[in-house]
Amino acid sequence: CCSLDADKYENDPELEKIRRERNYSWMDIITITRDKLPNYEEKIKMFYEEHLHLDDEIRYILDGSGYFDVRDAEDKWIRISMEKGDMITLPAGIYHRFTVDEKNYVKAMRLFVGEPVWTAYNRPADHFEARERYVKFLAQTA
Ligand code: KMT
Ligand code: NI
Repeated sequence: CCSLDADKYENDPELEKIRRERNYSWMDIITITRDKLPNYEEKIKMFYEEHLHLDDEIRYILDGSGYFDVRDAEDKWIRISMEKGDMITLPAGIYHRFTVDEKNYVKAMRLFVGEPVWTAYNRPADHFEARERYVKFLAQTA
C-alpha cells in the first residue's frame, strides 16, 4: 500500500483515514524479538512457512524491519523489504511468508477487517475459495 510516519501512529489522521475507508476496524501491535515475543522460535518458524489466509493480511511496520516473500504469477518468490513506516496488504489466498532480518527486531501493527482470523494454511492449500479467487485474479492481470 504506502508509507506513513510511524512515529505518530498513536495519533495519525492519515492512518485513521485508511482504517476508516478500508474498514480496518481491528488492530493490535506485535513485537517480534527474542525477549518480547512468547515462543519466539516457534513463531518465527511458523511465519516463515509458506502459507495463505482466507482474509487479507495487513501489516504496518512501526519499528525495525523484515521481509515478506510473496509468490508471483510464475510461482517465483518476490522479496518485499519492509521498514519503519511501510504498510502492506497481502490479499486473501496469496502464498507468502515472513521473516525478520539480521537485526531480529520488528514491531508491527496488525490490522483486520472485522474480528481477526489468524489461521494459516500451509502450502498446499489450493482447494479454498479464497485461493481460487486469487488465482483467477492473477490470471486476469497476466
Ligand atoms: C504473519 O502472519 O506472517 C505475521 O504476522 C508476521 C508478523 S507481522 C510483521
Ligand atoms: Ni500470513
